[in-house]
Amino acid sequence: MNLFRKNFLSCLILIFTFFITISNGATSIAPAGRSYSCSVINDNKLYVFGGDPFGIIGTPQTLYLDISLIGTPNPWYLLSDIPISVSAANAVFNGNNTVFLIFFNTVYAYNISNNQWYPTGSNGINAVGDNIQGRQLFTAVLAPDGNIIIYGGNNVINSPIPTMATLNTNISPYTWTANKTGQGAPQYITGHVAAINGTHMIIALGATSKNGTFELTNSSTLNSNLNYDIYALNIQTNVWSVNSTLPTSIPSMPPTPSSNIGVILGVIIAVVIVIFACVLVFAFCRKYKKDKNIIPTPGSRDYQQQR
Ligand SMILES: *[C@@H]1O[C@H](CO)[C@@H](O)[C@H](O)[C@H]1NC(C)=O
Ligand SMILES: *[C@@H]1O[C@H](CO)[C@@H](O)[C@H](O)[C@H]1NC(C)=O
Ligand SMILES: *[C@@H]1O[C@H](CO)[C@@H](O)[C@H](O)[C@H]1NC(C)=O
Ligand SMILES: *[C@@H]1O[C@H](CO)[C@@H](O)[C@H](O)[C@H]1NC(C)=O
Ligand SMILES: *[C@@H]1O[C@H](CO)[C@@H](O)[C@H](O)[C@H]1NC(C)=O
Ligand SMILES: *[C@@H]1O[C@H](CO)[C@@H](O)[C@H](O)[C@H]1NC(C)=O
Ligand SMILES: CC(=O)N[C@H]1CO[C@H](CO)[C@@H](O)[C@@H]1O
Repeated sequence: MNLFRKNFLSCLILIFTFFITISNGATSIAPAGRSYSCSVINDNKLYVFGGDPFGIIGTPQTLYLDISLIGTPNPWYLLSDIPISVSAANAVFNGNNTVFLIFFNTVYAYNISNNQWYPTGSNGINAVGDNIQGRQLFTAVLAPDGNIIIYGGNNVINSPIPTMATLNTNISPYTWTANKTGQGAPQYITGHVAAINGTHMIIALGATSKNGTFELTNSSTLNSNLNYDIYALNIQTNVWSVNSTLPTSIPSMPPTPSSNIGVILGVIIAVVIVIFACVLVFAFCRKYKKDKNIIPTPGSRDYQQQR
């Protein structure tokens, strides 16, 4: 291919990409692998925010999976970057253009209609009210009144304060309120799931703690603290009800960032040990070969063995 044709082709590809990009604000992409992303669904598109393979560094990427294109070569599209890299965040869609992304305790908003994040700075939306400790592995749901309820999670190994909080996004500035958890509420819980069913918020699974400290890295204590109760909060009356279930199979918890560090450290140590063992075996083989290369002379051990 001559230089002209090559340049011409690159130019065509550039123009083509440009038009794809401006036609719907999105570029076709084959996303890198990741976990700890969060998502919402709207209009046949699954929007995916942040994440990374280990849930530590995160990515600012906003993607969507065009559900009608699953099975074709390019179902994924890249949208505008989140103002910061996020991992293990929570996303809530208000059903009217806006996705609220909550990362630790900072809120970002994304307008699905015009593919814009706001505010553009890394500090997130100015929210006033009660002090809400940052957290991971918490849940966020949209209540029928339009408020966002966050629940539980962990701040490294501690239960964040307060356990339950409400973000009112219908007033300006947005306002956090620390809710009192009524009788029967799971006091300390992380890694759980939550969903709204009519007037109730249902909470299930995850792991609990008796004193507010999660033992996330010790699998035996973690397993004994796994939650088999199903909690339901009546959002209007703040009354909780609890029903218990029994485990039927061997439980396993999603890894947390802190236990990830343990896993990564474990892998590094294992790799170092394997390399060390290889070096030892190599050195031994060389020495053995060298020994073998010594020409046996009468009186030497090898000479006698060979006879
Ligand atoms: C949707 O959001 C717009 C502002 O972006 C607001 O004017 C409108 O009232 C909202 N609609 C509903 C049904 O809440
Ligand atoms: C989102 O974008 C749409 C289209 O540009 C606009 O009409 C709407 O007001 C925006 N909503 C918010 C909350 O900014
Ligand atoms: C879930 O919602 C349905 C329909 O509103 C209702 O019949 C049911 O009782 C609710 N379940 C719980 C546990 O709140
Ligand atoms: C909670 O209990 C665990 C042992 O179950 C202990 O290791 C931890 O220090 C306790 N935390 C607090 C804040 O008392
Ligand atoms: C995990 O906790 C159990 C029960 O408290 C204890 O017996 C065990 O030694 C702990 N394991 C580690 C690795 O700390
Ligand atoms: C939590 O606090 C908010 C703000 O005060 C309030 O509107 C809401 O009803 C409370 N939620 C519950 C379940 O009590
Ligand atoms: C099926 C079941 O056990 N439901 C119970 C769940 O908990 C509430 C409150 O304790 C009870 O009223 C239900 O009977």
